[in-house]
Amino acid sequence: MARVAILMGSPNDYEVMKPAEKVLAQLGIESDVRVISAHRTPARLVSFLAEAEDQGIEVVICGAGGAAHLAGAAAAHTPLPVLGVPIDSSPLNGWDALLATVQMPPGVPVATFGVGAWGAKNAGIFAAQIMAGADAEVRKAVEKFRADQTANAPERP
Ligand code: RP5
Repeated sequence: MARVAILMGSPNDYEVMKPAEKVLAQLGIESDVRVISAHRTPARLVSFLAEAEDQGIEVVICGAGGAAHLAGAAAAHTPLPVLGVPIDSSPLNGWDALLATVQMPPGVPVATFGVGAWGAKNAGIFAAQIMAGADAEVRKAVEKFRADQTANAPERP
């Protein structure tokens, strides 16, 4: 059963968002990957989030580019933690998405990550770290991920 939802505004965002899905799978966490746009499919956003918690979703990751409202709109519709990944798909190279995602007015927070694939991977790891607080298996997986990462870091180039 999926415990993390990975939402993105366009199928064209998938390549950038794949690292979130991949790292979650490495950590043993199933994700539900959906194309949902705050602008193009607002009703789909509302209906997905109305059901998400009952379906077992614990964390929502949102990737979007341009005037990126997806994460903020998602956060408005769920008490679940929303992690935002700005995508560099517009002529402004992600600056627009970064500012739109990070600068939420007080009261409806979005935890915003770096632009692009780096942010997507970190959002996946962070989702697991949120879950690790209440799930010993996930905590073990996160600790192993960190230990492997350290073991694989070379001392010299
Ligand atoms: C945003 O607009 C999407 O997140 C995407 O990054 C961007 C462009 O979408 P497409 O025109 O490529 O579908 O909503």
